[in-house]
Amino acid sequence: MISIKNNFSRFIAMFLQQKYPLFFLSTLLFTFTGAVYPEEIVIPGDKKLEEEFSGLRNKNKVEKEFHIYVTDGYQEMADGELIYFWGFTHAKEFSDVGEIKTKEERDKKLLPIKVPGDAIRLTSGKNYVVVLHNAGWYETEKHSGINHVAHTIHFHGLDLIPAVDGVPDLPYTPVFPGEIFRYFLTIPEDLEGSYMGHCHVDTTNHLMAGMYFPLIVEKTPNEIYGYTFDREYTLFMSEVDSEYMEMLRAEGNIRRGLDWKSNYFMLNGRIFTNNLTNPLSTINDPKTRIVAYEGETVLVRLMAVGYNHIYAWHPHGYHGLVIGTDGRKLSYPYEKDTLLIGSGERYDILYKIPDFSSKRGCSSCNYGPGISIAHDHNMMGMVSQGKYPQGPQTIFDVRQKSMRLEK
Ligand SMILES: [Cu+2]
Repeated sequence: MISIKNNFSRFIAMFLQQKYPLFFLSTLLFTFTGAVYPEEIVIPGDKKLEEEFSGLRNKNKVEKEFHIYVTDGYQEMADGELIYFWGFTHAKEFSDVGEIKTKEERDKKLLPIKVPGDAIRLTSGKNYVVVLHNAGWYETEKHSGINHVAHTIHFHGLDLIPAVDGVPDLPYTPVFPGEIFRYFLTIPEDLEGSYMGHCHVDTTNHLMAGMYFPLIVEKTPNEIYGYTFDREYTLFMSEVDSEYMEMLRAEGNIRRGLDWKSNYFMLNGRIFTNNLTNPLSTINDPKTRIVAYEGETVLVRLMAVGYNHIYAWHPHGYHGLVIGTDGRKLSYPYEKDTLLIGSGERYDILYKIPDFSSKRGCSSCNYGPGISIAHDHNMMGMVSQGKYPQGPQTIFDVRQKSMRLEK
């Protein structure tokens, strides 16, 4: 009897001291809920800010909640190459679709990742919540060393307090798979212009792997810094080393710094090809082919991220008026036909389309009237995988006033 009693006491002591209670509780939870995975874990942020936003939400003063998901995927380039990327994506209308636990669920609920990610558009003077979900990787090899990595969003140029600035562990931990973090943003009344969001964890790898997207702040549609425009294009220059990305996917054996050698230079995640009907070429992307009508004013929001490439944006046939940079109005706007832009910079440029430009053309080329190219004049960027002119190049496609359709 004594020995049975002693054994029972020892079992109880072991149960309480070791991991058995956790096992017992999770078995109980599974029995009652049937859930194999826990719900997303919310990383607690700044308490005061959360309280303030809870009050704002109760008063209907939060304009929108954006749910952004991080995952991996492939993007096909116009030369047929499939490149492995990390990126930001979302469900329809940036809605909350909860935790993503399987590849099937991801492919069903989320759009495929895009590099750069889709733009987020905010209005001056409004409050927003941006929720970052880490949906995990699904394309890596089983034993790849990067299968469990965390991310953040840094809202580049918004000059935020550290609590929502997206720098890992300063002060909040980054977001691991199955976790979420809420960024509370109040956009000042007097702020407008072109910004970007990007991951700030191990930035050399995560940014270069494709984790960036445009962020636009506007006071009034079709207006910026007191200038009006008829249509706008966001042109995001970036570069990638497809061999490094494949190594990251397969092995996760991350080589540092100087081993990165970009072999693709992109405009909105695409390259140009001489085959003008290639559907994946920059010029067949409605967000990248600059369509305009005579007499109109076009705003180009030029953005760049990269490893060490300085882009030289050069449209043939047009000088642009640079009216703002890095989210600030220029007191003295200036005209440029070649504009250097490095990683993290943004320029807001207005192009006035003269009346004669739809007729400008050459009789012997296949471009047709009204068409002129715009490209990176840093020639290193105009060569992807050793082939020219497969780089960040697009066209201005200017049409007669009479052809103008309602936007
Ligand atoms: Cu990241």
